[in-house]
Amino acid sequence: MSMSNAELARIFDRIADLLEISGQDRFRINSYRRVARTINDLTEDAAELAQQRRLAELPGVGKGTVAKIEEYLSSGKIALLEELEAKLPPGLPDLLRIPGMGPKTVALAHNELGVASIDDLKAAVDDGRLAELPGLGKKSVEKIAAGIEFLAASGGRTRLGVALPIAEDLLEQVREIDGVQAASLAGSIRRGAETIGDVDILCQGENGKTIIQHFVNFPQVTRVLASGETKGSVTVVTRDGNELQIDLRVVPAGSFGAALQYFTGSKEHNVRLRELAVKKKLRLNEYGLFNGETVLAGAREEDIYAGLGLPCPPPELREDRGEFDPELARRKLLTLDDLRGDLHVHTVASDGADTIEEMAGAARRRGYKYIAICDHSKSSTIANGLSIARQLQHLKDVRAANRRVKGVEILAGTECDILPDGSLDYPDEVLAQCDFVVASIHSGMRTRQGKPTPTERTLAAIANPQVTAIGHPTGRMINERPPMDIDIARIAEAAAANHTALELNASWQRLDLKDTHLRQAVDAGVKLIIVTDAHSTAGLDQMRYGVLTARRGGVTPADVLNTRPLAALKKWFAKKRDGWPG
Ligand code: DGT
Ligand code: CA
Ligand code: CA
Ligand code: ZN
Repeated sequence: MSMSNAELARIFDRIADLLEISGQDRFRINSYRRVARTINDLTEDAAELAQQRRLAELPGVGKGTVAKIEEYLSSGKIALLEELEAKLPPGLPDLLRIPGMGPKTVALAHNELGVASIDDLKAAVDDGRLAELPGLGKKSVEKIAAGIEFLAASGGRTRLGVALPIAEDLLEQVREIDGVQAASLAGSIRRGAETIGDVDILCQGENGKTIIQHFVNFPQVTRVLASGETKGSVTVVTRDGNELQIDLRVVPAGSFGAALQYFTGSKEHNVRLRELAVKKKLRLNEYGLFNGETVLAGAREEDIYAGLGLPCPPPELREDRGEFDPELARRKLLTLDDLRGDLHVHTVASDGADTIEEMAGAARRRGYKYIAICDHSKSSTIANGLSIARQLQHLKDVRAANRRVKGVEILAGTECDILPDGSLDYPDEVLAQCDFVVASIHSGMRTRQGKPTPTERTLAAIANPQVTAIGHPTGRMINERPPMDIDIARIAEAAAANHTALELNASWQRLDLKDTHLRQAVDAGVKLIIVTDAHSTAGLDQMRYGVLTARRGGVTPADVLNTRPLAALKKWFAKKRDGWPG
């Protein structure tokens, strides 16, 4: 079994969490946390180190830990973890998924109030018992209450960046099953939705039953929910410890296209399409498009649309948001290949894991022509934000690196905080020395009476001549933190009028702006930057999630600044500082 370092690190964090809930001693808990961090930060593959018997060389990794890692790699289990899970009430570890509930609070609520499930916790919030516990004021209980609501709202959906690599891996395995002639992802994951309820895979083959048999026996499968003649359903465990359902359907060649169209959806898109078929007195279902008993289409997806007189819209647009309009359906949407650089990455100077040159090298290997280093500004203290003196030195370091590194231009930028009063974290003279300024809100995200709102703060940043772009404009973290109360229409209008770009943060935890907001922004004439906000060289890979989201927003290459050659990009940046729009 192959196993990523991140997965292994998560297991050790989980052990530490459960030890903490069970009230074990701090020393033991911390030692597991340290192991988790060490594994997470490894540049080498832990499984490989295990094979070479080199695990014990890692700092903080003793004999006991080596044995546990080996146990996990060989059996997929750690006995200690299973013991801990068996000892605690089954619903208790779930409480850790609630924002605001750390292991300490979980233990306290369990020991003092007998809370053993999310329902118990909700009751203790509602009747005021939770607020009476030592160290838990009104504020933290409010946060927990919001967390419970938010978890209920996420409905167990898996984020795209977690689900897509799993789905692609399984798709490859399906393609290798004997008798499978073609296979594709379908459903929300093919549409590139930001969260996925379950993964749908469709394949073409004659012997459904044996194909399904192979599928339900894949090594990653943790539970088999159904195993039939044409459909199998299983679950796998994701790297953040949740279950993800995978459905495989097998169809014959003649109806593969129709089934692909049907199971790609969305449901709303399908309902609309079927209405259009009915209007033309045709019949449409997952087997084909029919005129009476005559088959008009079935083997190829695009023939279904052609049979209805429609262009075949890219899957990302199939949400019944205007894609039946031929202009939108035929629009040449952004692709990964259109991007010439990444314009927001971090380095070791603030909270990144890699150096300027390492980030630049990784950018060049991806075929990028430029990369902008935007480390955090001084008020982002938890992210090791740079004091003015450090930022000025950092700009020199970036420029020196740019002279040394060939083949890719390194721009010297900053991710400058928009402070609670709406001012920027660096004075204009410092910002003016940067090639490029992304301004972001990282604190004071909740609207408070008598204080400037997040919208007002963003508008103030847009008005500043030094600000090139607004970073992650709504501040949401998918399934973790709701967006700020931001008036997107006003922000988009102001950004367009002030020659300021809006960011699409491609990191799958954020995807901010989201698809519908992107559509709104582009329609208002806003230019976008699509960036990964990478905190390591591996983080650059997240660009694909941004591209999928952009496509869902109907974004074309012309809407995106980092599709432009360097000279054109610099020209766009310079325009605002040179007195745009006056
Ligand atoms: P998800 O899994 O919640 O992220 O979203 P989807 O879109 O993948 O939905 P899912 O897995 O329930 O079904 C896959 C596709 O099958 C869906 O996108 C469209 C089609 N489908 C499912 N139920 C219906 C339905 O009741 N009517 C129609 N017309 N199509 C449906
Ligand atoms: Ca699905
Ligand atoms: Ca499904
Ligand atoms: Zn940020």
